[in-house]
Amino acid sequence: METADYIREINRLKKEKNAVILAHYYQTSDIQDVADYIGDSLGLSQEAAKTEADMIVFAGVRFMAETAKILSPSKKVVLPDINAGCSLEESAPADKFIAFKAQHPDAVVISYVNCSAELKTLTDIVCTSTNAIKIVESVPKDKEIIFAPDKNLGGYINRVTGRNMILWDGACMVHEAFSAKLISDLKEKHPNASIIAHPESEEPVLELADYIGSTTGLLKHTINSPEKEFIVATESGILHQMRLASPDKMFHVAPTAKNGHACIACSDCPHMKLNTMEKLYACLRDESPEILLSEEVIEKARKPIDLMLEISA
Ligand code: CIZ
Ligand code: SF4
Repeated sequence: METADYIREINRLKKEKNAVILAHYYQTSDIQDVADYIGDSLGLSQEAAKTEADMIVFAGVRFMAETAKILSPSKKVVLPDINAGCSLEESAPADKFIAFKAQHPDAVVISYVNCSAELKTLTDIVCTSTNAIKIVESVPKDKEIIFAPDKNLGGYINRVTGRNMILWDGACMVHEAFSAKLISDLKEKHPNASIIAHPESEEPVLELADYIGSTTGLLKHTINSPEKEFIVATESGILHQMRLASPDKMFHVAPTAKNGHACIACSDCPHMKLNTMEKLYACLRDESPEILLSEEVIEKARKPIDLMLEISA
């Protein structure tokens, strides 16, 4: 089928089944264009918690669809590709994390939402990059904190808040690929461009940034700032919304490198990009693959997510 056929069929099935399509900013442009709501993990989970649809089609990765299921357990939640994982999630298996926690029995555990449902059951408060600083600051200063699984986001929060959180050793395979050296070279060619970066990026990249923020923060910044040109260090999918919101401005994807060599597609998340229009259409039609979690996991994982939503309300 052509894109126009998918759009027509997806819209028809959405009405017929009272379904809603939630898409993350890192999805391909065609998927973003057919979604009812586009956002970051915080916005998408807030939307999942309040939707009146019977079925949530989650165009994102598995941990995000799981979060939607935890917040709306009575709804059917489907994901276009069940293999859409996340390198951060993979970096923190529950058994290893239990052993790590046991070494710091008095610590409050704050987990970035980019982790498995099982890890959330071992967590006191969940956070996203939009609310991470607020969540960390809600914990009394004299309390020890374990922050998992993203060491780059954790390190950034430590620097901003002056805390000394214990960091789990995980990283995002997309954001850790941004190269400070190649970004500096690009800036030389575009001296008027402002460098903006997601805090999952490594410290040398964040040091170059004129603005650091979550995906929603970065998007808003490009809209509100008088600057006309940006080098964007986050997953390339977000450029679609940036360009739609500011057609008169110029956006460059920050360059990436692997083993010292420039890497062309490294700013595309291979997990996010497993989703296609064809798979989106098929999962809406077949109501599969479906996200299924045990009642126990839903109950235990919900507490730290609810606490996050309360603190960030
Ligand atoms: O890297 C991700 O998966 C991000 C930034 C998610 C989100 O929306 O915070
Ligand atoms: Fe995970 Fe990084 Fe992909 Fe986000 S961009 S889903 S953190 S691998």
